[in-house]
Amino acid sequence: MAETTDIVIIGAGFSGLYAIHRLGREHDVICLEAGEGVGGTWYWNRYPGARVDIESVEYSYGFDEALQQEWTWPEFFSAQPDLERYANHVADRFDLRRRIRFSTTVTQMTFDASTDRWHVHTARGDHIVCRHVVAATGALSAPNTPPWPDRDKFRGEIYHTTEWPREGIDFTGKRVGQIGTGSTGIQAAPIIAAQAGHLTIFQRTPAFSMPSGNRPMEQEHERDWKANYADRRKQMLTMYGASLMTRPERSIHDCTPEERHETLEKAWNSKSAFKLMLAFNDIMIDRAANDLVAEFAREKIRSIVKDPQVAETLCPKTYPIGGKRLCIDNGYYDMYNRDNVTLVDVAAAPIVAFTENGLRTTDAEYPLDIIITATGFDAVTGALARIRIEGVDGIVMADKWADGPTTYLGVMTAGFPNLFMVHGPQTPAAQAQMITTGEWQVNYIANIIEGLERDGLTRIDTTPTAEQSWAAEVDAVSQYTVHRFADSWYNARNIEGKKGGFMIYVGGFPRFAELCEAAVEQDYAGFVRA
Ligand code: NA7
Repeated sequence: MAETTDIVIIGAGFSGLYAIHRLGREHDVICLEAGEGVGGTWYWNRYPGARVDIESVEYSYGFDEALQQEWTWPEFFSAQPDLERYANHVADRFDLRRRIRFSTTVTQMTFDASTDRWHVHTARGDHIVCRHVVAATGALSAPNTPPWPDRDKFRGEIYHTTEWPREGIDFTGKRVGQIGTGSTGIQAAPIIAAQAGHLTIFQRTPAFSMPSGNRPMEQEHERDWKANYADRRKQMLTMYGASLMTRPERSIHDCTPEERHETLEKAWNSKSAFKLMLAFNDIMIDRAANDLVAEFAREKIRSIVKDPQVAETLCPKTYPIGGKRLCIDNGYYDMYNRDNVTLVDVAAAPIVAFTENGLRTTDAEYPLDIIITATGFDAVTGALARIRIEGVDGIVMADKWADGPTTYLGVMTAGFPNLFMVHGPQTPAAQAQMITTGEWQVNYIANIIEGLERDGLTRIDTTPTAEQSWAAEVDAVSQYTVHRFADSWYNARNIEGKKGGFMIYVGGFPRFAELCEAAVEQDYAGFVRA
């Protein structure tokens, strides 16, 4: 027997939790969550060293003044357990838990055009009929596991970093192999190395990383933020990455080498990747400007890593700094000075298969007890593509997006009425601070739903023409930034065979928000309401 509700929210991560709170004020909502607990990214990614790379005074909710005044972050950059604790606190404080069904994976959704209702099915057998669906499924939630053969033959243990066991993993005395050196791999490796008998890192592309400078929260800093929260939250939304910073006026080419060095040194120690990439006004848009910063970062690597050959293998040379997300680390490069750490270049000799005893590359076999795949995500589209979503006329979303996602403003895709995405494809996603921009997007969706109801309508969709105009905007802004010169999850080139071009909008959050608001203000331009 089907049950009914107004709105189904998929995912109880940070955006999903806020969606329950915001939409639950005036609607019946049911949230379906695959995990056993709340927190999304910060529920799943419990690998050692998992930590946010944006200051927590910013990377937190702003919707409730009492919450932001009363909550205390113990460190500048919060570790996963603190973020998970915060998500749980919010779920309890705003009484959200009663609306969440845990351990419930959505498997199929079908739109009934005769009633303008979605039928949502789960692996547990739920069948829910609702008017709207809000997919808060996360941009980085579907793990990417490259299809190396003979995985089942390996007699040791294999873990993906985003499916880390709650009880942890004991690395003591073990031969550990880690594949992947992105933000995740760089955070996990130094902690694993400190415990393991030996750690072998399999690196395909070296990452640029800067020191996090994490430290206990200073009371004065916290007081200052709490005294100014309301203003700062507003200001954040006017910044490219929804994170506070001063905008530089100066080109890197307009200063002496000494001035350049001094500015970059200061930015390097600023604890913010955004601040380094925006230390001058042309680093993210001019390849020559970017090269100067990339060389500055490579010099840092060479100054830390004692073995010159290892240092050179760790130096990224094939793409611009900031082209992939700049990593933030706690002792990553210094880790290579340990005797129990070996770096293997799998760009030179790729991994070909698992074996009974470990991993084989084209030129050697590595005996291992535990293999960690820090190989990232089928990002942005993966979570939705893994659900069978049938829109009008039986069109299936995964088929529609086979050559890449098409959306209007990242919030809807044509043929799937009343289905809204938070941090969907072609939104700024991780290019902007995701809790604050997630709140903004949930409010935007709530306003659209409320507008529909106010006007006595039951259906909102978008059109292929509107999608084309958004694709043109996404494409146009992507031509300006150095992201186009790097293969990453931003442009779907992190996974062999994945199609789709730019998955995220790199024109900055303020422009994104302005275009979203303008569409609604101009009588829902690009949307079709009925
Ligand atoms: P990333 O940044 O996508 O990194 C994944 C890493 O795994 C990266 O070093 C990849 O090398 C490596 N990888 C992926 N597939 C392979 C294969 N087939 N062989 C060898 N190495 C491979 O994911 P993260 O989880 O680190 O970070 C994701 C986001 O989380 C990050 O951007 C932040 O926003 C937070 P590659 O570079 O593709 O050569």
